Amino acid sequence: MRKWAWLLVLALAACQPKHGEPLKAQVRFVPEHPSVGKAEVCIEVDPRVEFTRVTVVGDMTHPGMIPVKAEAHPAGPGLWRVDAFDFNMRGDWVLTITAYDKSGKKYTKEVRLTVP
Ligand SMILES: [Cu+2]
Repeated sequence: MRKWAWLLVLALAACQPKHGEPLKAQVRFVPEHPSVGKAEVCIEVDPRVEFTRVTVVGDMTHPGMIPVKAEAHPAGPGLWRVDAFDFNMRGDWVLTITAYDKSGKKYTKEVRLTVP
């Protein structure tokens, strides 16, 4: 019993830094269904919230991969863009979109996709 409780504590601790408030955003790709290589990531957020920074981190669901990290740049009201996100391997990806507002508060959204 004690062992399980300890594992739970570890799991919660490991999750903590990645997640903030849920981010309401529409995430699109150009091309719409990326294949291996570079793709544009468009992140549409609520234009009434003033975000100061948006990042995208791509993890694959299998172990041993180095996460792909990218900074999005503002591209219009409520729109942020990564011009060339590197989907460097086929398989299942989890993108974590993190947005920070003026007070430094963090919002996150996860997007899953399969790169064929
Ligand atoms: Cu991989």
